Amino acid sequence: MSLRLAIQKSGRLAEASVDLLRRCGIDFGWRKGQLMVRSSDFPLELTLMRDDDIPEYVKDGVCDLGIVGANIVHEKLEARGLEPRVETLRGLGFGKCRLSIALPRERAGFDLRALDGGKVATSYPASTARFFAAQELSVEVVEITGSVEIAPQLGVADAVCDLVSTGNTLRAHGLVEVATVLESEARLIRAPGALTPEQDRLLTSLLQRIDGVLRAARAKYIMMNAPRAAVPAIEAILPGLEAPTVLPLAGGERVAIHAVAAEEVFWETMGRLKEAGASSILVVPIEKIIE
Ligand code: PRT
Ligand code: ZN
Repeated sequence: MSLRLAIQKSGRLAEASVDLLRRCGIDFGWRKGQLMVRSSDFPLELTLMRDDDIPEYVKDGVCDLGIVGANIVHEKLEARGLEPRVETLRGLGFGKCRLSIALPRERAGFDLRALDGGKVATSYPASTARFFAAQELSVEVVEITGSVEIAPQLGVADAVCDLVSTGNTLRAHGLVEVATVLESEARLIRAPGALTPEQDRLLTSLLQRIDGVLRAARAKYIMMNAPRAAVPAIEAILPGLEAPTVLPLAGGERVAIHAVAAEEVFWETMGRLKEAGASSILVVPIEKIIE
């Protein structure tokens, strides 16, 4: 008995999905072209497919679990009102982007309402239609499968609804974001139906491992030296500092402080630690945290 997990075969989420599993101690001897592969470390069977197909496969229970962008779950299921609903188990922190409406720069000052009666090009027809219907605007959705950003220049549409991460693609095509339809990241989703008790146990164990990896990805191990008197001030500066270890240093009033910071440690935080008297500050990544 095992769990079947669908991930993207190739593309932006493929490598990060396999990497997440690897950090969970689940390796796959995957060879190019293989569409199904079993792990020898954990009773998990990977099914590799186009990301667009993952939500439906999970909804129908063909796969028990899937790793896919929230944007695809929204487009393929939620925006179409398709039941039964897949359950989101975890946001995975990678593949972050947003689905946005963008207009040609010369029209960017216009209200979204200026699009009433106009055309919007997109690869996300259901999400786009639902967004404008909720705004009570009537637009014609022009479905395009690739390079949506050139549609306004070609005179095919007045605006676009497309995925954005850095915004470089929109800028390069003279487009300006005017509204966000959806914020997205990769999600672990599960089928609506019941699992067997054995599969339930496997899922609990998989989620524990994933949580350990996600927690470790945010957290940092931080070490520094400081005057003993500065310890309370330092504790106040560090985000989510858990029970620091304070060790006396030979020959004086200075101590070494070691701790796990539950959140990212920024340069600005380092500056404040220095002002509080800390020196030799080291921030190192953590591979796993099990509590
Ligand atoms: O073959 P398959 O169907 O599986 O893959 P695909 O070509 O449909 O998808 P792929 O691999 O390009 O993206 C998979 C998922 O990655 C998406 O569904 C999102 O959840 C996520 N993701 C994160 C992105 C981006 N960031 C992203 N920037 N997907 C696409 N883009 C594209 C966007 O469409 C636009 O063309 O990148 C361009 C914009 O990027 P910036 O940085 O210039 O703003
Ligand atoms: Zn796709």
